Amino acid sequence: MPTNKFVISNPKPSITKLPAQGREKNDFIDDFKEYYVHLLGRDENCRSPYYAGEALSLAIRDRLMERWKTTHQTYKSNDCRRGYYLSMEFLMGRTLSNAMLNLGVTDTVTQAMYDLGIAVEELIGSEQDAGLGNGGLGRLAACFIDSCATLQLPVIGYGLRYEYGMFTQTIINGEQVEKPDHWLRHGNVWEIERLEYSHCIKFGGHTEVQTDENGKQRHCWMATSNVLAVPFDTPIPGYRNGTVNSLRLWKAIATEEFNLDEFNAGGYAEAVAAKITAENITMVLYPNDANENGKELRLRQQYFLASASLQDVIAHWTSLHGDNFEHFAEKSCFQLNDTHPSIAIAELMRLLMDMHGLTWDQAWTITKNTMAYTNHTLLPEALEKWPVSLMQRLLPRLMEIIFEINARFLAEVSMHWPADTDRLSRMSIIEEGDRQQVRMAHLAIVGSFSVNGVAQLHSKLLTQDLFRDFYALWPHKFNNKTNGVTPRRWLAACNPELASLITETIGDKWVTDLSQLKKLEPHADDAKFRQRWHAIKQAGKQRLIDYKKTKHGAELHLNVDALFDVQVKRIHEYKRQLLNVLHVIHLYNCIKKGDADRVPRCVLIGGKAAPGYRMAKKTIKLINNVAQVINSDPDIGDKLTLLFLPDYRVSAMEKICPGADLSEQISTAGKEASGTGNMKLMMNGALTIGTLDGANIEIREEVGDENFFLFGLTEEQIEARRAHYDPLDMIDQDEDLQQVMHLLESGYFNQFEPGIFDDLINSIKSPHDPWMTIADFRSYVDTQKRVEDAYRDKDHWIKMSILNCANSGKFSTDRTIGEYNRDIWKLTPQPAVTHKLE
Ligand code: B1N
Repeated sequence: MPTNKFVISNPKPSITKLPAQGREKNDFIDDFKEYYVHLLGRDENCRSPYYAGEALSLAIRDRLMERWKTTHQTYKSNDCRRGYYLSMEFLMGRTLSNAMLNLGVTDTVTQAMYDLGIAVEELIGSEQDAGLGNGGLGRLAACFIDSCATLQLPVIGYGLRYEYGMFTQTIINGEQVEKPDHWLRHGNVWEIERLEYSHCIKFGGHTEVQTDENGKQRHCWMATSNVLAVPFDTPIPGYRNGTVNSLRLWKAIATEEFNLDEFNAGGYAEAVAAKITAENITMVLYPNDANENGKELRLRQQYFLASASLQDVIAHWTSLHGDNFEHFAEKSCFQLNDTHPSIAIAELMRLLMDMHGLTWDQAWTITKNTMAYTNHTLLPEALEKWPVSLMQRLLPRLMEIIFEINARFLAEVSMHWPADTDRLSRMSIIEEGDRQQVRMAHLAIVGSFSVNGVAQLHSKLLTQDLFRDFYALWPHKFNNKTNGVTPRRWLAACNPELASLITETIGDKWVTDLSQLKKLEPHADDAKFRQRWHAIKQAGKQRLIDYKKTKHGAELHLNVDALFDVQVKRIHEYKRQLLNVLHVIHLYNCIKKGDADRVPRCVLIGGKAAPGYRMAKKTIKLINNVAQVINSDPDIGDKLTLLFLPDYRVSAMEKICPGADLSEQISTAGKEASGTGNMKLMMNGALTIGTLDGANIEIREEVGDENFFLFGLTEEQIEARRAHYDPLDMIDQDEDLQQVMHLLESGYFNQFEPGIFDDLINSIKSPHDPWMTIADFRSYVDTQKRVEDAYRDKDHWIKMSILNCANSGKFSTDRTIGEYNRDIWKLTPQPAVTHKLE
């Protein structure tokens, strides 16, 4: 075992250091020492693995640099069509191990570090998560750019460089306590600041129409407060293919001109305050998932991202073509990650008309041929609307443009459906009422040539429900792109033991062609293979136990043979963590009543609650209180354990996936747009218990009903039941449920905190409960019983586990991105070619 102490023998002076090209072990050792000793100024007395991790990261980054430049050169000299992925969130997680994997140096580096007495896992584990996202939507963006680089597509990711990412969750007395995540405190070795590509972003002020010397009218946006957008680039390596794409994140900096005016006027304090206002824009990620953020600062962030990114793309264009935009739409495509960056539609119009002199029609043709919109949710509370008054104050020129887009759009609707005033008001970009609001989804649809949902059911509901009027007008715009996850991070890197077994069995092509996993199917019938699969799963479970212990100091004895039943995702009522808890209480009740013949089960629940989401926070408290009672009850022993996993994030999921037996995907049908955790768990051999919701439907289709635990009402049944939903009657009719509710309502889990769960209890008992938790209880509990029976037959369970992995090929983002490219982006892959520098 390495001791994490190493000998620094004769480090070379930096002047003799050549650009690192080779992958040899000794090169890594030399470079590592060089960075550790000379750049970071550490020696063998430094106890923290953090700096050794930084030194190694710098050595790895060196190896990306040439490829990064070459990729850039290739795109430039081929003058190829490009894609731009605009997203308010990129949930990247850690970078080091992924970079090593994609560069193909994992084994060499592991050996090099071992020779120095260092365990590379320790360095990997010391890296901070880049938590610049809430959940699925942000992680999807991260998986997408990995696949774009692997498919050698010329795509840039554009986002915001938040100073504070997703908060750190701690649990105190069972309750969530948020701590700010100042992830950049110690710097970030993976990013490169590029001040030379900064852009100026305007806010406030007013508009005027001016006539220039040629008698041409131009709209001017004047007397604005300006903020500088400074880009920071992170390299995104493809899988062993020489391509390195870019993720460009914008940071807000106060502009000098802006400060000078204030200083000259003697307003020192005002100038400093204004600087802070400006720099606040990229200070913090809004921690709301699938929920509206209606704050002014959020709108500032959205416009800041849209304007900086579009100016960047346009500056690149004009450097080559001047103000000739004739071929711009042939060469560019913007994918909007939900409506969050959709102000880009109005901003592109503004830049083309006001800054580059195009007519409305010319600008509109370009805009509606370059913008594509992805919708990620049907939940009404997450559909963005901005008050017209706020937009007029903050972005007056953009509001004018939106009004004009809307006027022209409504004229088109009116031509199609004469005198249908209801339809006009339903479809309008502007919602009338006490205060007018801009419906960002409507703006996104009107301004885009493509609108997609993220799983089959979700896309169907978009056309039949939420956007049916738009579908009737423009059916050709609508399409589905079922989500995926990158198999590099979510199988090859996070589960190296399983990955090796797979490679040994079917070769290594699966890493970039996940459909190859299908070749595992026949091996499910091979007893020896099953035995190895099982041993790897058990090791994964043991590592998860150890992780839980070291991270959270659990004194509990966890049984590695127990069924590891996992629900990890944001805490939200529609995801129904409560249903999971009801089942746990039911199991507890059964065991207490003497039902000894239960399969030992360890229920793991993890996830963050939005800080302002009362019910979600109460749910965390309930989980912890129930856990406390169950885990300390001597009657229960190791037959049932409930654990809350604090601070769920990307790096936690990398530990959880390999150790999960059962994946809980139990949202109310029709509410989870897709889900992607379901895919990661399936890929790592977990079986799913799930409703017919989101991508669960396609998971079941791929793996077959016999390898999937289906329960609950369908989306149609849910909607049909709503009108006469009577949960009290259902409780009355179901003795198990009665007993569970009785335990809850009697205060059994909150003996010293009377009444704290009343809100939760009342919400599920209400006939207006939108999530209809009680309606699915019976079916859920019965299906969990089937899970238990299936788990008893260990050999058959392992077979099902293998079949789940074998049939997860569809859920690679390589497939998803392939479809985006085939149907929407139409980019040509660009293998990186070395060009001679003049
Ligand atoms: O996007 C994921 C899906 O797999 C999930 O089902 C879906 O819930 C998630 C406002 C959102 N939808 N909407 C958001 C995030 C942040 C925010 O401020 C909304 N996240 C989703 C990927 O398609």
